[in-house]
Amino acid sequence: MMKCKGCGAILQQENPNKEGYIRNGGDLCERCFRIRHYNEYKQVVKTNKDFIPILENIGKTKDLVILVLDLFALPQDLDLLKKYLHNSILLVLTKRDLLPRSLYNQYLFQYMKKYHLKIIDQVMISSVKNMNFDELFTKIKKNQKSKNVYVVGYTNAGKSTMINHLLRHYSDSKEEITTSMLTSTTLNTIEVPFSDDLILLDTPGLLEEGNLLDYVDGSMIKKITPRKEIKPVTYQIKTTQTIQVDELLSLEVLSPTNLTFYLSNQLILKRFFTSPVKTFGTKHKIEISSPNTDLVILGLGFIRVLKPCVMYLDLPSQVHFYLRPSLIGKP
Ligand SMILES: Nc1nc2c(ncn2[C@@H]2O[C@H](COP(=O)(O)OP(=O)(O)OP(=O)(O)O)[C@@H](O)[C@H]2O)c(=O)[nH]1
Ligand SMILES: [Mg+2]
Repeated sequence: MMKCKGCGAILQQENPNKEGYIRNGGDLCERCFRIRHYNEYKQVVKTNKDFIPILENIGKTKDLVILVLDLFALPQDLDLLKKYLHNSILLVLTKRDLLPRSLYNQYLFQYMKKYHLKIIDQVMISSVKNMNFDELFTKIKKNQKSKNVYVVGYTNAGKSTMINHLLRHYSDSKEEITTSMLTSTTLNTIEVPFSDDLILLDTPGLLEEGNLLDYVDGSMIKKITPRKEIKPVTYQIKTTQTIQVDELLSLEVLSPTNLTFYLSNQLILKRFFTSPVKTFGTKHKIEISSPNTDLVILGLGFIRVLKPCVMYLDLPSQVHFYLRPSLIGKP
């Protein structure tokens, strides 16, 4: 069976509506072709059931695993990955370019301790800014257990982008894997040979339930996806007021605090000194009891809340959120 070189889907000529469809031969499926040439995005609906067997098989090997985490979209926990993977882990924190430069990298590494991962090495990168790729490649070579090295993580973390970058700089290959702003771009394991001693294996990212990216259209996905360093926006809240984030959600804050929004700067924020004027889905009452807490909205970004307070969050019903100690550190 032939696999698509872009996404790993098994190629087929029967059903244009199913993954891996190919019209006239070649080795790239129609979806990958369209993403690459027309920037046209076609969402594929997948669930973790499709991907867990892949993790299980990796867990049966002793090979090195590169775990790629998106600093801007850190998952609530990594329990699912830890359940299946007992391999040695090289932790890669990526999209460093999106977070404020003033944050200390050492602090960010420290923050990852909350996941209780058993890692053997770590590196901070940005594929957009070409940051620390020599260090990354050296650490892969140093820690590989065999020629196979697996790249795993959540969807959209930037795994395939990172591999393309490595390919361009450390191999003669002209191949490229497909990358996109959508979830589930990579659909199956893809073997990417670097040399006789090294093959990177790209894998489909795990899905987090309630990711906003799965519930909005292409133009909104483009707006939500930040492309450069985020300029945080702070509001001092003295009396009850509402902050509306584009046409996506609103936050009615009932007690004095400071809110700082870490979101794509293409999104429009509006402030009202009243209760919300619009509704977006489901209204949740949130009581924040610790200072310096992030409210993370899956697929969108996070809002740092300085002082304990009470608020109402109104957002599309399918979208999930969670609270965590702030990634931005002590005030
Ligand atoms: N700002 C920034 N964006 C990045 C970086 N790396 C990847 N991206 C973007 O993140 C999005 C997802 O990238 P992919 O490489 O397709 O992510 P993936 O982890 O392979 O996703 P799946 O195949 O769905 O598991 C794309 O829009 C990339 O351009 C980075 O270092 N910085
Ligand atoms: Mg991918």
